[in-house]
Amino acid sequence: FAMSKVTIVDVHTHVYPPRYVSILKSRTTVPYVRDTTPGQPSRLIILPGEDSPSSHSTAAGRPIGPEYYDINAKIAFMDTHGIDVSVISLANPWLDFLDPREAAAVAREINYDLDSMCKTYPGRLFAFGALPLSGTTDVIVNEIERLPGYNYMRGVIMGTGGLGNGLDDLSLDPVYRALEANNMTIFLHPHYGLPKEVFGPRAAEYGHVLPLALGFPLETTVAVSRMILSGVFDRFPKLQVLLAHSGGTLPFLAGRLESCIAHDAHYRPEGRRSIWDVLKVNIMLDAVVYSELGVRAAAAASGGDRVLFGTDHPFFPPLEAEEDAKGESADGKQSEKWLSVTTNYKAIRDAFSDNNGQEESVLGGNAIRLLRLA
Ligand code: 5CU
Repeated sequence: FAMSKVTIVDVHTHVYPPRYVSILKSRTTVPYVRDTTPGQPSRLIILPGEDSPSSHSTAAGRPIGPEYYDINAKIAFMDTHGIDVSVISLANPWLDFLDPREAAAVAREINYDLDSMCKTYPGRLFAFGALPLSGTTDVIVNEIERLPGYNYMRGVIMGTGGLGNGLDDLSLDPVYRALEANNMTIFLHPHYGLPKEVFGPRAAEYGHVLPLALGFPLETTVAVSRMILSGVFDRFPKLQVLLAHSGGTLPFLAGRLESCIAHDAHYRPEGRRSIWDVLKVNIMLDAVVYSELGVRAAAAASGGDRVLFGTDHPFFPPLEAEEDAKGESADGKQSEKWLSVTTNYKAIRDAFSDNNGQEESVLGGNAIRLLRLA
């Protein structure tokens, strides 16, 4: 009999709508897009301190081409990698840097752009919207309440800053309440990393490795831990949070967090749900962790029914593709598979080789069910 093909859904895949690229082009401080040498692609400079002279081990930022802003390039990437459906999200640093006076209007426009992109490929694209987090909570809640009016919005992407004081800030309660009430999942994604002192004076010699491999996941770990400790999931028991990069190190450190709580005389919250319970009820973990061990840890922590395939496209292209983007051979790489993606596919396959059905769920079934994509 003919095997039916597994539906593959990518829940971690970014885009900068052209309108957002225009905003970055109009800026001269991070984040911004800079046109460098004629004939060379523009460069995207987004990470904190990325344009400081001390971080010039690699040329500042990364080349930015159509894979960042052209939805047709996203579809081509999906086709190359056998991905049926993508849940697109604005890439970092989202709208965090906007003047509070313009945040509401830009959020409306960007969310309109994201939904319109989805409309051009019906059934293949859904979206996590962006929030005007530099605005007031009224402005943010207002935007959340608009999201169900779109056809393709299934949640919002958020960084770890919140309103400026992190995600354990009680002032965020109206935001969490509105997200929970409107069934909008938070896709929690890092951007700010760790203070650069942590990586020492030789950090620049190692390119972006330390901030991306360790700074990003630890930032996420701290942010979600603060949410848990402050009782966000006790007050909003239906709130759903998809954690980038398999939850940073949360699956590995959840036991230690629980133990430290059990031994802390100063932190005795009433009626606290255990982290294990929150992991299985409120948290989803993407499978963007590049190893069988990581995928197994994610599945052990949240359950194989809450781990979801992702790619992080357009970040982490093969280095040769970056060379091509410099102009040597402009096309021809579109059909080449990306190492960052094949590594994650293999990790999922290996993690579930002894578990019938789980691989298919992680590749797509879980996303379809949890994010209502059918
Ligand atoms: O390569 C990078 O800087 C990044 C980034 O900024 N955001 C992301 O999601 N992945 C990689």
